[in-house]
Amino acid sequence: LEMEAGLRRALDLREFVLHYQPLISLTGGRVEGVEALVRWQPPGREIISPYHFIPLAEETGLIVALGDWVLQEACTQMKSWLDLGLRLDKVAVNLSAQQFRLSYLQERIRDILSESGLPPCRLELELTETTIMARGDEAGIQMAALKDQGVHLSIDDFGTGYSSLAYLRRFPLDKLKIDQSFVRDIPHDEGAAEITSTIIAMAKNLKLSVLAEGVETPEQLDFLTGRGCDSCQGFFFSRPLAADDFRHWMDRAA
Ligand code: G
Ligand code: G
Ligand code: MN
Ligand code: NA
Repeated sequence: LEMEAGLRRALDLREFVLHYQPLISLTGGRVEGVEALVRWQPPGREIISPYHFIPLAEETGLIVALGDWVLQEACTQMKSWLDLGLRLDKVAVNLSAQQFRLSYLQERIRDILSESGLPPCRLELELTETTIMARGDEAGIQMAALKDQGVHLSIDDFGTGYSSLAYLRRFPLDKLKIDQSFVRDIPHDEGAAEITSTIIAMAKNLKLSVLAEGVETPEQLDFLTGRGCDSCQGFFFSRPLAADDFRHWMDRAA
C-alpha cells in the first residue's frame, strides 16, 4: 500500500524518466530506431527498474496513467530529436494489456501524435502475445484501427507466449521481436539456436520484419546475421541510455 501511494505520488511529481536503447539494422548497420523504457527516479535516490514497479502499476491500474505519460514523453522526445536532425526512423513504446484494451486508445494516440507533432509512421507500439491473444478478434479490430492511423505494430518477447499462427497471419503486424531468453543461449545451445532460426524463417514467410533482443556478443550477432535476421538490440551495441546520453551516442554512431 505504501508502494502504491509512492507510485501515485511519483506520477504527480513527475519522477519517471525514459531511457532509450538503439535498434540496429543488420543490413547496413545503421540505427533504425530506438526503444523507450521507463524508470523511476526518486530525487536523491537510486533509479528503480521497471521490474520493481510495473507489476504493481498493472495491479492497481496506474499503468494506464503511467503508460499515457510514457507515450507523450516518447513522442515529444522523438519529435525534438528529428527536429535536431537525428536520423531515426521510429520510436518504439511498450503498451500494456490494460492500455491496449482502452476503447479510446485510438483517439488518445491520435491526440498525442498531433500534440507532439510526431508523424504516425514514426511511432511503433510493442504488444505482447498475451495482450493480443487474450482478445481474439477484438484485438484484430483494435490493431487495424491503430494501423489505419499509420502507426507500426510489433510483438515483443516473441516466443514466450502462446500465439496462434492463424492470428499471426491475420493481424496487421509489422515486426516480431525475438525474446532475449532465446538470444542469450545462441549459438551454443541447440534448442535456442533452432527456435531462433525458426522464428526468423517464420517471420520471413509471414512477410514480417524480425528483430533479436538481448544481443550481447559478436557470436550472437554473426549467427543472427547468417540467419537473415533484419535487426537487433542489446548491450553489444548499447544499454538503454538517458535521453542526453542517447543523443551523444547517436553523434558517435553517425
Ligand atoms: O528496461 P528494462 O529491461 O529494465 O525493462 C524491464 C521490463 O519493463 C521489460 O519487460 C519492459 O518491456 C518493461 N517496460 C519498460 N518500460 C515500459 C513501459 O513504458 N511500459 C510498459 N508497459 N512496460 C515497460
Ligand atoms: O520486455 P522488453 O523487451 O521491452 O524489455 C527490454 C529489457 O531488456 C529492458 O529492461 C532492457 O534493459 C533489457 N535489455 C536490453 N538489452 C539487453 C541485453 O543485451 N541483455 C540483457 N540481459 N538485457 C537487455
Ligand atoms: Mn520492449
Ligand atoms: Na523482450
